[in-house]
Amino acid sequence: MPANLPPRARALLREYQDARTIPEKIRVLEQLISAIPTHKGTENIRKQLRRRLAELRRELEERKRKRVKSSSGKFAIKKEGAGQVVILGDTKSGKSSLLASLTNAKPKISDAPFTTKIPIPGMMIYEDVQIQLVEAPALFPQAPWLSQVLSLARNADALILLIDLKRDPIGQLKFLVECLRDARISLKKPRVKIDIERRSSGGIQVLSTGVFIDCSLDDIKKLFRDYGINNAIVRIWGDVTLKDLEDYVGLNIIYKPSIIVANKYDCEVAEKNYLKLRSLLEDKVKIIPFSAKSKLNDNLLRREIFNLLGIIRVYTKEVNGPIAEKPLVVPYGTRVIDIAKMIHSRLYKEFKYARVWGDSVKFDGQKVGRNHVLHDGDVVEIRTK
Ligand SMILES: Nc1nc2c(ncn2[C@@H]2O[C@H](COP(=O)(O)OP(=O)(O)OP(=O)(O)O)[C@@H](O)[C@H]2O)c(=O)[nH]1
Ligand SMILES: [Mg+2]
Repeated sequence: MPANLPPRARALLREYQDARTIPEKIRVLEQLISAIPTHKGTENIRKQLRRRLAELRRELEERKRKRVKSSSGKFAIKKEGAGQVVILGDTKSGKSSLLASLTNAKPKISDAPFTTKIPIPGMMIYEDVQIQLVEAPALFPQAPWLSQVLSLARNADALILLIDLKRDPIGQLKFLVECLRDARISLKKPRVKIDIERRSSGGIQVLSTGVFIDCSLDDIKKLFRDYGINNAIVRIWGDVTLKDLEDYVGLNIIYKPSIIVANKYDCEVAEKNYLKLRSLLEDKVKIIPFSAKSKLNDNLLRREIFNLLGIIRVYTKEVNGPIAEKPLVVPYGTRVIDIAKMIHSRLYKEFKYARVWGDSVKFDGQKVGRNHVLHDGDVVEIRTK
């Protein structure tokens, strides 16, 4: 045991050595790491402990995954359409009713609790795109499927937090947010987007669109090695600090775009509860008043769900030809040259310019270069001469 640790850290270190289960070890280790003062003399021990914490978290994650697979394959829903959006909420909040009102699914709707016991997918149509909605079984303390539902949420592209306006809305929302936080799912958009692709060899390669605020490339590589990651491609969109990277790789926190749907707006107490919820949120998360019964805001909600996914529709057109009926569904930030690449390698290689009709240009048929960023609904004609 190093001599320079304060008494609380020493006690926690002993407690850690006695801990039996992985969750217990993780809990104590988290406290231990924050109890060790940060200075040169403790650098090595902090590094070792952080590395051990990351290993334990990975082990726990792995075990959960295996358990989920063996106990019920029914919880994994294959993604279809332009994106998968998981509906989370308490029992009887109206998850099945929402699914039935927006998609082709026919879930059982009932006033009895815990009617839905496995996830149910349905396809929602928004104009000319299809988006998959999945009703998750209800989240409540001690729910037998709690960890499986949270895995489903971790794997989704976006989340709907469904709140029943007939009941206390704050308690419902707090519980959902706590569950997500425990599963290291963040609803707050991070300043910087990070993605790690593990490799079997090749060392650590870092591809970044921004600057390293308080660190060098070597510091970043060292951080990954500290966490036992020796071969990976790390992609970073935006300016990054070492702490941003540590939160991502060490704590494994992932961000999910989400909206709150406040259901049963047709009920008597609904408006009061809705206003309560709104004042708590202070515009931090979008909240849509809704009623599965009266179909209030049905179209608005479809649009908001589409917006959550961070995708746009681009319609291609050959020179003097008609506009394609089906759009290409691509991420925000897609450029004209990315579209050329998707259509044909020849268009990509021989690209000269493009003509664009739609929101991203000042006038119809405007001539643009390869890096022009497209908007939802744009029509693009690629020119090679
Ligand atoms: N008044 C009103 N009742 C609703 C609305 N949406 C759902 N309900 C009722 O709320 C009850 C529960 O609805 P479900 O859709 O089955 O709820 P759920 O969240 O899927 O519940 P579980 O699957 O059992 O966890 C049913 O009696 C529905 O008719 C709504 O917008 N307004
Ligand atoms: Mg249900």
